[in-house]
Amino acid sequence: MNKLLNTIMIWESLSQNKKKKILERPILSQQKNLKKNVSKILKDVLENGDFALKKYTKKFDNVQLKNFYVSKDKLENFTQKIDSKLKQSILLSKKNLEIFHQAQKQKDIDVITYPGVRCQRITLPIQSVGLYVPGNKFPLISTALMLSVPAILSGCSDITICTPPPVSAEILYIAKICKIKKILQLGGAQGIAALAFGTTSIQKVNKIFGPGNMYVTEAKLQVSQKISGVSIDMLAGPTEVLIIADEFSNVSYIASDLLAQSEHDKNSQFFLLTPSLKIAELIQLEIIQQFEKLENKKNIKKVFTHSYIILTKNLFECFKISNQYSPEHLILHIKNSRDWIPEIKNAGSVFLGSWTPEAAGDYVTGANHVLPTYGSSKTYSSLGLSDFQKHIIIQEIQKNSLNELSSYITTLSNLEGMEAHTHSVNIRTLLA
Ligand code: HSO
Ligand code: ZN
Repeated sequence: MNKLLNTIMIWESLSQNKKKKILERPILSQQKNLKKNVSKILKDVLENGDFALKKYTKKFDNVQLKNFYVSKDKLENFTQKIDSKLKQSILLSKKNLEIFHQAQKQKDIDVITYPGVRCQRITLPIQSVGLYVPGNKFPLISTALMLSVPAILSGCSDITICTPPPVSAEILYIAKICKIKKILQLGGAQGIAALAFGTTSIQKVNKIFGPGNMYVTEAKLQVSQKISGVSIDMLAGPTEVLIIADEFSNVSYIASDLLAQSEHDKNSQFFLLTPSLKIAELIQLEIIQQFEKLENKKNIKKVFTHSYIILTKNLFECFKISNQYSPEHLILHIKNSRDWIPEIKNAGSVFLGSWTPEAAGDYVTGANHVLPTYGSSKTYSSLGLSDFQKHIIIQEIQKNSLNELSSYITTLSNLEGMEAHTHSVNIRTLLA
């Protein structure tokens, strides 16, 4: 057995405590004083606005900003730098995202709940949104698309992409094809502060979207807790994948999917659940063989320490464990995988069969890759059109109907001791 991986766990033989431990997420090593440091930056931006933003951009990104927003001219005159295959890939990804997210449009509701009483629900876009796009070694262009497409389709009229400088040509290209005019060249906690509070030069937004490093996540958390603060989409933790496999599974494909998610972050996590000991053992070997050939080993090696291959009694037990864990990504490498959908209770995004690698969902299927992590798929959904919208309800009563309803209203309002409520009804019905 290769010592890089944990031994195969036989689920039935484990104590309740051990089972619980195995399904725990890795504890995120937070930088010491993270909360304090982030709160200091937020306060500074709140008090000193533009000046503080320039100071932090020089300090953390080593860029002396002249303008916070990318100029119109720069946005329009750069396309030649983008490779044509890359352009095609971006356009394909965008088109598929548009198809899937356009289909998420909700119908307005307009019903008569009682004769003469009409209730409606209309859907409106959130007026202004900020899309945070992390700038790693490589720009996260796929994330820029995942955020921009639903923002545009929702009808949102004021969209800002916020990303650390220097802004890459690819991000500029995406902004251009999505017709997003505002690109804020700010990263980290100071970028989130700028979006949340606004400054003399920067307009604040109503809701902030997008993943980021621990500073960004902590800043999103803190600004969303302020009464005067903004809303946020979700708090993105390290990515994770759970695969369910049977004796028909393709061992190499499975190992490749597990490794793909593991390269994201040292705190990423994977699980392989299968009732087949033979498959479990083969995958264990295959993971190591494929791992040895990869160059991106650093994160993955750490991921191995808190990732598990688990042998179960049957496939039903696999689903039970998976629902308990509530993965961000769930891949079903099993025969007739579609038939098992009713067994899924919690998961961010599900991938069916051998020909649906998770990487395809990360980039081109049209499904959104901004997903609930760290067990939050128990109550949260993948990012979609509705996250950029809100509902308004409208009600209207005809005169005769209010006469009929008045005694019911006042019975309830009297019980609650709401004298003025009762009066507001009686003044229309009794005294008319
Ligand atoms: N798997 C990540 C998204 C991503 N993968 C971006 C590659 N680029 C979380 O769903
Ligand atoms: Zn990925």
